[in-house]
Amino acid sequence: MSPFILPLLTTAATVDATHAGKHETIPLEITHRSSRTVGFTQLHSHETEIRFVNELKGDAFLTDAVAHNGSGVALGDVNDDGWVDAYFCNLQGPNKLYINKGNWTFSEINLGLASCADQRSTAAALVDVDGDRYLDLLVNGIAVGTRLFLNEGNGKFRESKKIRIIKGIFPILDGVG
Ligand SMILES: [Ca+2]
Ligand SMILES: [Ca+2]
Repeated sequence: MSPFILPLLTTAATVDATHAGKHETIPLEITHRSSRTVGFTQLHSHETEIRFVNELKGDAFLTDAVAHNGSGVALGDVNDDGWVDAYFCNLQGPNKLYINKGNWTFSEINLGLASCADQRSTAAALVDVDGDRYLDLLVNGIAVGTRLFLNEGNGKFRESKKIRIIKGIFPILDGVG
């Protein structure tokens, strides 16, 4: 599997870490690619060809506090070519899948229903739920729960209804995996 650095980092950031119950803040350094230090390297969208923006606008910003938590990104090799691909969730628009072409470049593919354009997507996971070795896609959305899309083996996804939500929180797979 290839290494992957999320190419959306634009500024230095901090993370909270826990060590033996104590919390501390560690600065994440983004270094110039010519430096030989360990850390993150910033890649611009004109290099990666990833052009994705997730914004919360209009009335939804004022009325949907859950949406303020933002949306997630799922990383995994959906087309089994050895390169990690990236699925981005969107609160007000279609989610997008970028296929890794290598050399830090990506191309967007048509997701069809798996773009979940009809919902406010908050999170996604790529995991093989049916055991065919291809990563399937789980997408969570506000007020719609979790949807399952099975990977047909070529990076294309087909929605499966073999999933149900118990008490609105835990996804239970029914008859698969
Ligand atoms: Ca791939
Ligand atoms: Ca699978």
